[in-house]
Amino acid sequence: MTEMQDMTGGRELVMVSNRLPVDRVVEADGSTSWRTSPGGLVTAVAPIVEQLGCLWVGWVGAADETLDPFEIGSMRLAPVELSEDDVELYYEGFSNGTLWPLYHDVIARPDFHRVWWDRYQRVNQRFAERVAQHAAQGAIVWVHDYQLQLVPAMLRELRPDLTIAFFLHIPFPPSRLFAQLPWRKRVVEGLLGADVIGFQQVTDAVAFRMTAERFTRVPALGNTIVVPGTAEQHSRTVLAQEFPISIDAAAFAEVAARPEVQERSRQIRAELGNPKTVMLGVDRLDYTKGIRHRLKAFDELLGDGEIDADDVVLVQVASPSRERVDAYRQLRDEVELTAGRINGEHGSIGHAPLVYLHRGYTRDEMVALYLAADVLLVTPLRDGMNLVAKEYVACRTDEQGVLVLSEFAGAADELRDALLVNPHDIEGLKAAVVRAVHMPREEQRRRMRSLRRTVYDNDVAHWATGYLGAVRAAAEAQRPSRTGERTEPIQVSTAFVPRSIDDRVRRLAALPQLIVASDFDGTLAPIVPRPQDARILPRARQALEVLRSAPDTYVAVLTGRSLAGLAETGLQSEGWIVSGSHGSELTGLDVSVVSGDAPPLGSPLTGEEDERLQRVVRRFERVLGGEPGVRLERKPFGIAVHTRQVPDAEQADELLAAAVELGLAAEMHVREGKQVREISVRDSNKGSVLRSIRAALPAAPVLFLGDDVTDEDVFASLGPDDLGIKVGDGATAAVERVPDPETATAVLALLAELRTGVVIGSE
Ligand code: ADQ
Repeated sequence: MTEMQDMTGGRELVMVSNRLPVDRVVEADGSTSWRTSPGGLVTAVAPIVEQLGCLWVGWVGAADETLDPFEIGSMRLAPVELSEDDVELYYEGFSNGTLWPLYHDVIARPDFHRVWWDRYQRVNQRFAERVAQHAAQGAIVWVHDYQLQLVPAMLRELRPDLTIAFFLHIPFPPSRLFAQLPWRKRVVEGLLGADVIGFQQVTDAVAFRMTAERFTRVPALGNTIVVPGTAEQHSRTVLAQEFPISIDAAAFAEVAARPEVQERSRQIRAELGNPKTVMLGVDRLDYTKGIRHRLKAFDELLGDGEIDADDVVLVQVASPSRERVDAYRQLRDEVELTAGRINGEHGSIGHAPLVYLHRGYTRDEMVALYLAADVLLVTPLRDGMNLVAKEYVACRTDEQGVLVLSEFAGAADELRDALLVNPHDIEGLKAAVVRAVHMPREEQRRRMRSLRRTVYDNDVAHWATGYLGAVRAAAEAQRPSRTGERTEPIQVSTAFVPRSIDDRVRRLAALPQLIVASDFDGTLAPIVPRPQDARILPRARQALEVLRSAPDTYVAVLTGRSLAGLAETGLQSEGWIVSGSHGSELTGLDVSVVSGDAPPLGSPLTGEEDERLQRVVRRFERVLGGEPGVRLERKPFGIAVHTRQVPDAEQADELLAAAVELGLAAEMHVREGKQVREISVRDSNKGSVLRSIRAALPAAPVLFLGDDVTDEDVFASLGPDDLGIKVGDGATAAVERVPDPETATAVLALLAELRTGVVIGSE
């Protein structure tokens, strides 16, 4: 199996999008055939589909046409028919007149019409039925974009055997804007029918989770939303997370390397009159893309004399889009008028500073344009991602060229070395254009090199692996309930990760190296009367296990228990670093090399130490051994006195004080814990053992969770890049606090999900 096939675990992949990714071609003899069409969605998922093959459900693009399923290459296409009315009300109306402007920060005014909404529901139902009719048992169905947000829930109703994924290619609006939608609750419920909901940016995923909590009252635990069960259905979890889309960078670079494409790029420059600077804009002709603002800045720069019309040409490729929608028709008129005016005012016979092209091109021609352009202007007012920016970068193997990029494009989250602009700020936009035109080659190289690394590191394969990996994990986690094997409802924890911790954990999750360390009793395992009965919470264990298998991530448990005492709880900790007896014992890591003067961690007792210890133990057994409720625990390096079961609190305190006196008198080291005093021949503590562990590992920030006073040594040792979280009450040096082990577990699960994309189950 190839890596990608592995991603679906052998299940059939079903793509669902408004448009099928094909265009009809009419041959010279009048016969028709189909070819794959260009465009954002298709460009992005084509490499996945080519490798995996799929069934694709969607509309062919012509109204009132009923077609039987047909095949192209590795795709089986199942057309959904739309009537003229459907196109007007569902597609042009609700999708592009309501949702599109609403989701793009209300740049244009969204219209809300009940007839549009009614048709949107009906058409979504039709898509769901078509999928239900054709999808194989247990298939993975991947629904795309804002036109089909009700399909997940409708499909779940029809085919509970399917794993349903949804990906939103455009932004998800902030909750206060989404609130305008009269049918907001219904849309959220529609989306929550999916197992995984993918977004372009962190801000989109956060906005959705907050919106879901607000309008459907479902709790979000980190990236996971819990949909409560009903009489018919178990409760479910939905992963709502960012998966920034990308391109097949290597394929673009390959086209860019072809001699005929390079020749074509030289030819383009020559046709433009070999100006000093070629600037390029490539967009669908859409009001979100900021074309008007861009042309205004260009016009003013020419007018101010900041750039010379003889030296610079701006090529604006604006591909036709939604031409029957009013706002788009108006935009086209306006852009064409402006383009004519700019050339009229600043051009001369034989030279036009603006070349406006309203048509589609082949990929080769697009790449030749990218190679011909010294500056690419990507200045949308709002954009889910923007693949054009990434394509330009992928093509520039010569490490030349300048990308001017809007802060409001999703791509700006990743492409930090572009010249970032606020397209509403015309003066700022003009300054960035001038800067780009005059940028020294060395600076271009530095920036482009870094941009290229980013695009290559997160290319489409990386995106697909992450997204489909999460979908497959969802498929596997849900299988038992679908075959009826599960009898018990899922036990859903209601612990929430507080917002301030959520933000910090997100930052930690993105770091290249990370150490995740935790205390055991009272942190990973709830406190129980008998220590041997303590058990790690299953979700905490799963989270730590997932983190341990993630690259450059280390998991450590630091406990006061002896390693033997920890083993009694049945903890499976293979591959984890475990320190017992407050740092006197250690497994899973060789720190002898970095232990310095002190006896190496984990080394056996010397004869003198052993003798001293035996004396003290005998004394403790004599003095305290007979006290009701007192439990003496032998440790490899000392003895612990537990008073948890002493019925009288005051008496318990007196016994603990006596234990400290006895220990100090024997020149032992004393450690205080909750209802326990530990007397030890070696002066280690959790803080010092963590320092040794850190010294033995590559430099990495630490997340540490602990509930006990003995964990304060660790909190005190943490630096500004680390994160200490105290579990429960009591004074602490930790910067954050959670109330209980369940919430501590939710923190670990959030971190694991963010770092790996693997959903941490609730059982
Ligand atoms: P779009 O709004 O369509 O996509 P974008 O990401 O820029 O925007 O994708 C456009 C694609 O079409 C690019 O691959 C580009 O090369 C191609 N293209 C543009 N003009 C063309 C022309 N004239 N001829 C040929 N090809 C042309 C939506 C969202 C984006 C998101 C994508 C993918 O609005 O924010 O990045 O989906 O998720």
